[in-house]
Amino acid sequence: MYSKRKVCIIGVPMDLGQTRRGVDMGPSAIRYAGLREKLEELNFDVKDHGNIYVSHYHELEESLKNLTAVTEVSKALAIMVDDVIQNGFFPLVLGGDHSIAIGTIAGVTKHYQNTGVIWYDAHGDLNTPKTSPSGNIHGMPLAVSMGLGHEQLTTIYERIPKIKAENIVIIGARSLDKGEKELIKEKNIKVYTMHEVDRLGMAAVITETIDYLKERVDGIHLSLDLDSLDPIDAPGVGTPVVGGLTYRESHLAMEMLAESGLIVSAEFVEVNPILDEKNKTAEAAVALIGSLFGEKLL
Ligand code: 5AB
Ligand code: MN
Ligand code: MN
Ligand code: MN
Repeated sequence: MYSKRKVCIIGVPMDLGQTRRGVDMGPSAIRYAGLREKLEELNFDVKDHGNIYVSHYHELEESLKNLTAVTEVSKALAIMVDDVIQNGFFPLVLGGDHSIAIGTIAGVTKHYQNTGVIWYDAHGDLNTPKTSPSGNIHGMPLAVSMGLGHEQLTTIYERIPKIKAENIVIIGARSLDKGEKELIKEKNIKVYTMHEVDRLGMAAVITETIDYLKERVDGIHLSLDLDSLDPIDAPGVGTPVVGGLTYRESHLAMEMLAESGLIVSAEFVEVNPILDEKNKTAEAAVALIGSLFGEKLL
């Protein structure tokens, strides 16, 4: 994709995967922070597909909250991502809450036999309806992509599972539920919690991640939840967790992923402008996207 240098922005104003209002404004905030200008500065041919339609009907009585609406959006997003890749563009998806990864990954995996996923997040997002403490679908998308969870979600775009457990690397985890920990052990998923990041340093974490994935995958999707960053650097998120990744170490991660040339799609999710401080979190997202697309300091 870096050779073609064509990027297509897709906004997903989704807030139904969790219960804090405002994350539906994430795509606007990220655009407003200068996303298009940043990508054009870096000489990309940029197309903006606008936003996917998200219904605002909240079915709060469901045990799996807003299942029908999340399913509809996931399908529409999968079709859009599939189409964008088909047309030779790199899909850059803006959230919205993290439930949108179900649709993004469904679309991306149409094009690769063995897609790798880097899940850059304070959380594992590995819950199923059985293990979820909240019923919020934004805590489930990685499990869904592995084929675990509600059938309505796992069967989107046919292929089940979309991602193999051994093709996943989670970075930045520091809040994992009991069921998620069990699943990580059972499936032997590679996780760099904050402990490993502290111990090894981000440079080694990314070098190891790339070495690990490049042997087994034919493309890597980056799913970056802004709550991976410390709340000091990214206050505008619905589920902040203290003790997170720094702004600088995240830049280094993005720069190294750019150098690898293996990233074929990306999404930046969970920016909630209502909870933000002067669009700081959206600006961090744009700065990190710049690094992911090859921006250099000199
Ligand atoms: B996010 C929690 N594990 O399932 C759950 O922000 C939080 O997409 C999920 O990473 C956080 O509700 C989901 C407690
Ligand atoms: Mn809403
Ligand atoms: Mn998270
Ligand atoms: Mn997440």
